[in-house]
Amino acid sequence: MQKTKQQGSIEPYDHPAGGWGAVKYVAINLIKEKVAGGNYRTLFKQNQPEGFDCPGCAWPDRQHASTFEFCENGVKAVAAEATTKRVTPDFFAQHTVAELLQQSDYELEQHGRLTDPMVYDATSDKYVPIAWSDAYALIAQHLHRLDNPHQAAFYTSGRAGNEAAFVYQLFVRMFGTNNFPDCSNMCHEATSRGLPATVGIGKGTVLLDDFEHADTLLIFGQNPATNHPRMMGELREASKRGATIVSINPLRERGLERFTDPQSVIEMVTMGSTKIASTFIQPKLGGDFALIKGVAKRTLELDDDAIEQGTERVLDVAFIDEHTAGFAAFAADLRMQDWQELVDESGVSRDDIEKLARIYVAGKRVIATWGMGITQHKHSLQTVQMLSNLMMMRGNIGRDGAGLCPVRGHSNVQGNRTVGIEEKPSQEFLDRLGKVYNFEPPREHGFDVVETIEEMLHGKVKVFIGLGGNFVMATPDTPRTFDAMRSCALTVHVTTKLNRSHLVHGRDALILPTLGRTEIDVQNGVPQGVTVEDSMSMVHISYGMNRPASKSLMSETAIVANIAHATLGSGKVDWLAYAGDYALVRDAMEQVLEGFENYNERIAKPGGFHLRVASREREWQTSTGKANFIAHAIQKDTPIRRAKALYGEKLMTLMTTRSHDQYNTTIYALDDRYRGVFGQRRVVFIHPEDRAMLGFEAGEWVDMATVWNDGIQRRADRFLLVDYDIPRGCIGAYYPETNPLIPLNSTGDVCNTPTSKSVPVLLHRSEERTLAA
Ligand SMILES: Nc1nc2c(c(=O)[nH]1)N[C@H]1C(S)=C(S)[C@@H](COP(=O)(O)OP(=O)(O)OC[C@H]3O[C@@H](n4cnc5c(=O)[nH]c(N)nc54)[C@H](O)[C@@H]3O)O[C@H]1N2
Ligand SMILES: Nc1nc2c(c(=O)[nH]1)N[C@H]1C(S)=C(S)[C@@H](COP(=O)(O)OP(=O)(O)OC[C@H]3O[C@@H](n4cnc5c(=O)[nH]c(N)nc54)[C@H](O)[C@@H]3O)O[C@H]1N2
Ligand SMILES: [Mo]
Repeated sequence: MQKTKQQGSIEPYDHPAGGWGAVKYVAINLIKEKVAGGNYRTLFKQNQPEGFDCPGCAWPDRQHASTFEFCENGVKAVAAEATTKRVTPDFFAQHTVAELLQQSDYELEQHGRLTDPMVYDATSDKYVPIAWSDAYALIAQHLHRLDNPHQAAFYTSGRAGNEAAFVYQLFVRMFGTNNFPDCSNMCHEATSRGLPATVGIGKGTVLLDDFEHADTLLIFGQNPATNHPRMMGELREASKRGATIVSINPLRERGLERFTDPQSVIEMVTMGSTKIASTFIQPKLGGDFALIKGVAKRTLELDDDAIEQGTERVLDVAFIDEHTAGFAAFAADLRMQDWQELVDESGVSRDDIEKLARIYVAGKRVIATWGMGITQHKHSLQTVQMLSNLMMMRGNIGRDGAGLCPVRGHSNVQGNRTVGIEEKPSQEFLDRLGKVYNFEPPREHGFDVVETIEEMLHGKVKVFIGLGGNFVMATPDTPRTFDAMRSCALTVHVTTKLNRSHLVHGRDALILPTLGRTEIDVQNGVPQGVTVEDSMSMVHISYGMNRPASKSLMSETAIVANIAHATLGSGKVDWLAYAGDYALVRDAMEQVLEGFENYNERIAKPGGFHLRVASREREWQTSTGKANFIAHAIQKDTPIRRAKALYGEKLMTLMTTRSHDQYNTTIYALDDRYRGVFGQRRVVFIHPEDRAMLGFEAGEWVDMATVWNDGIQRRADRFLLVDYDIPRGCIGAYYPETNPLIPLNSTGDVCNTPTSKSVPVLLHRSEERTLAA
């Protein structure tokens, strides 16, 4: 672990993000993880045309990149997969599950790569080895035993390649259900459900090239220096070019202030750095909806002024007339909207709303990007649609240098959805799938993540199969989720490394170890590549370079195909042929999926191809055939408001977020460098005046308790109070430690995403005051 700072210290970070800190970290990681065979060259093949797709995040790659894109957190992800440490059958023989459960998530991660398929043995409370064929047979036996196929749920975390995901959804639908809970349900679902109604497709409309032409970048609810470091390169270039960059975030994230590009020799040698955002707007948690509505209202007013003065219109009238529907009703709603309400709800002053509106209307080519700060609230869907409205007002969709840019998380989460991981599939998709494979796919909607847990608690979902991920730690209401998982007859995890979801298991349980993205995958003597789609709909092929962590590992595609073969037989589909040659899977995808014509040919080209996004070309696949303006009112009856009515200013709204040294539920190390937190994770950021108002001293320890209406006690104990520049009434802490605080039924409208960024909590002085790891 990095030991540049004293264990358990809080020290404000006053350097630019990136730079030598990142390089040092990378060097430390390489040594620590002893990258397989000492082959550091692996790292230089990351995101290269002939290399593998970085499993770190879904930010796209420059096709013409000739040098290694130096990304600290990408290196961490690769190094973590390439570790030489192993979790062998011997390891499991030495530890009962009860013992392993005592270890922290950080410790579990440190044990290394899983080497062999294992099955749970209740008598010894240990995982013991099982032959692959017996594991498949056990799964088939459980699936056959169910009363109906909807008693099984099939989770996906967005790292699987398109081939594995496609075979998975085909198998599950042939088995008879659409129960596809996936990580998107907890992530960008508000985007995926919100955008189709406005612009016709739930994906972003920009390409990397647009970043070269934009003059204004609005970054909503994102911390790219940590979560999408390669995006920093684009922001730095844009800033150097004179583009205006605004960060809209309750926190002034360090990485959006100044950034030193590790790729830039000059910046590195001169200790220079580039200023990134020129303006910081700090709404309160969930205040973006009112803020964006305020900017839209101001844009309309400025257009009124222009009409009156006979100057150039502020609205893109031609775009609105030709391409949109619903503008009149939307504008009428904006005019009726009370200003004070917008200021109160957003937590942003009239002056700052004015500032943002002026920046927005001055921009000729505006890109709006957004992340989890927008999508994990009760009214996230409405916020995404309001942002889309705002962008449409000035025609900022479907032209060069402008557009909507949701920034996704997992490296292939977008691709998984494209190829059919979707609990609410369209009828057209099912029609095509059924026709190509000559079967009648299930038509009823399946369970998403939250519904899956609820159905487990009701005893209605009995088999859980996870293609990657760490379900019990990523999901809300941790103790109830544990109960849900433990009530299952069978839990199965296709996985690379040990995590808590393997230890909180059903009556029968399997751990099936798989190849990672960075590893060579040979089937029938031929190296196989897998295809992925990034946040900007670029599809390309990825080939692993490292020797597999163990001889017993199977690829994800092969595991899924074998489960299908064992369960359904190969009368209708030759599953094992798919496992033996992924090009055959791609041929099948070409027949089922729109836009996948000549798939094998097109992905063979370096850089791959762009999967058409109709809205980018101003073709609107909506019910009206136009881009729709959608009016929304500020919500008056919300859990936060109800809790505030009970507890007044003592009620805090909690956001749960990522530190610099974690990848979702995987904890690499205990620092959050740019926020000045070292050697610990149990901290809560609070405004000093709120801390004083609540009667706490700086450095005191607190417990958090959720205010909810179902009589269930929800607590998370022992957090160190850290004074921070955060709006009054808002606090921040890390996930997954805080997931016990999030009620299962506290979800976003329509998208059903857990409200991870707005949880109503009270703080109590903690009895125990230990430094927790
Ligand atoms: N290194 C690393 N990379 C990752 C991940 C990781 O864990 N580690 N996770 C991957 C995944 S799956 C995802 S989805 C992405 C996540 O990447 P991000 O979208 O950046 O996710 P978070 O870190 O959860 O939070 C983002 C930001 O939202 C701000 N925020 C919180 N609430 C609000 C709000 O109400 N309004 C506004 N405007 N801002 C708010 C927070 O202050 C924080 O800066 O990153 C991906 N990449
Ligand atoms: N409170 C709170 N909760 C959140 C969030 C939040 O901001 N706050 N964010 C949510 C978001 S955005 C997301 S996306 C989810 C993430 O939820 P998940 O995707 O379920 O979680 P991860 O931590 O990314 O999963 C990590 C595990 O995946 C496995 N793995 C890694 N690489 C591979 C691979 O190549 N193949 C396979 N088969 N397995 C692999 C390893 O076993 C590793 O332990 O969490 C959500 N939960
Ligand atoms: Mo995510």
